[in-house]
Amino acid sequence: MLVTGGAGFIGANFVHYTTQHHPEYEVVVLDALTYAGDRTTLAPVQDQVRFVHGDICDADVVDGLVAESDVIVHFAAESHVDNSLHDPAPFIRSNIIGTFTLLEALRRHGGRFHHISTDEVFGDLPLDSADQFDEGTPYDPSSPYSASKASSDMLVRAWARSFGVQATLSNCANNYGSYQHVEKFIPRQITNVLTGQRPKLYGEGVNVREWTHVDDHNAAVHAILSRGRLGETYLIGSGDERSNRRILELILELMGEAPDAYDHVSDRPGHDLRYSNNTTKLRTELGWAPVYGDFKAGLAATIDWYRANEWWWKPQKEATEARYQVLGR
Ligand code: NAD
Ligand code: TDX
Repeated sequence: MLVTGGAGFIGANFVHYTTQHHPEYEVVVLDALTYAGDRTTLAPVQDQVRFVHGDICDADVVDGLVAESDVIVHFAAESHVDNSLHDPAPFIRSNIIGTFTLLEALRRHGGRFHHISTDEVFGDLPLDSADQFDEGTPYDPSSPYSASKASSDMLVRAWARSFGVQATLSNCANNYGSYQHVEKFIPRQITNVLTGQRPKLYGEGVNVREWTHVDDHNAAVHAILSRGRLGETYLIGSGDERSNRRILELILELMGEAPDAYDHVSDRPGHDLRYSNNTTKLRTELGWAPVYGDFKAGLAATIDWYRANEWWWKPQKEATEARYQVLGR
């Protein structure tokens, strides 16, 4: 099994999960180790996994690795919306050209491909509504990040239909858990508290996200790999929707801080209001259900992980906050 982006947050958790629950796979990780990739995340499984330091846009490297793989799970991407608003170019390159490069290698060599995507490709939903995205929702991305992910999804669908590439796709809601980069909302706020800085809420914090534990996401990916129908898309999400403000207040409560001990900062341009995935297809066809049903317990465990693993996130913290200073957030 080739795992692209296996040194990033979800990819590395996927590699950990796979070595534990699916030892039948011999795992090879391909990762360019961008600012978001960290080899130490794979240290606990280094004896079970082969690591290749390389770029998914490098056709020679990709061709050789795809040729020797039966299964390819594609996580590698530029993943942060705020970065895409500041400098979209790496998103176009890695997310679109990188996916194209993999698909061309698959066209030559065959292989079972699973493409990891996001609910952000559908745009957003009104606040205070019961509307949900499903597998038939038209694409309507808002940011350069989501537009680049939408483009990559379209390429996968086209290569599946026109060239018979054996692909499935999944679009997951927001993930949380250990090893998430400190630029993302939940780890940013936890590590702000741990370093004596005030958490930062965009605007009034009314925007709603559907928080899904990274292991629930990865269990769904394995369900799709073993039982999913080729050419199909599956939405993934916990069903647990919360506003950013509620999440931040919960973090502050769990960390023993006052509920108003944070700053409001300028809002993200084009900020998507709400995401919510209808996961009936995944649940009924493939029998998947989230295991991490208690978000507060999952968040408390995540806070404990960041407390105990300062060595992992501290080296990234200062540079990340310096990038936010440039954005005024
Ligand atoms: P991340 O930024 O933590 O990790 C991305 C990894 O990809 C890093 O290790 C990086 O070095 C690698 N990478 C980037 N460009 C590369 C390139 N050109 N060649 C090789 N490797 C490259 O991202 P994440 O949060 O783990 O997201 C993983 C995937 O899941 C992405 O495709 C993202 O769109 C998708 N997704 C993320 C979430 C979320 O909440 N984080 C939700 C739904 C979907
Ligand atoms: O400091 C912050 N303050 C804040 O209020 C940050 C970093 C974010 N926010 C808000 C913006 C969003 O409404 O919190 C929400 C979550 O922000 P992010 O962690 O940046 O996630 P989001 O933009 O929702 O995108 C995430 O989920 C979908 C991932 O980063 C994507 O890769 C994934 O596709």
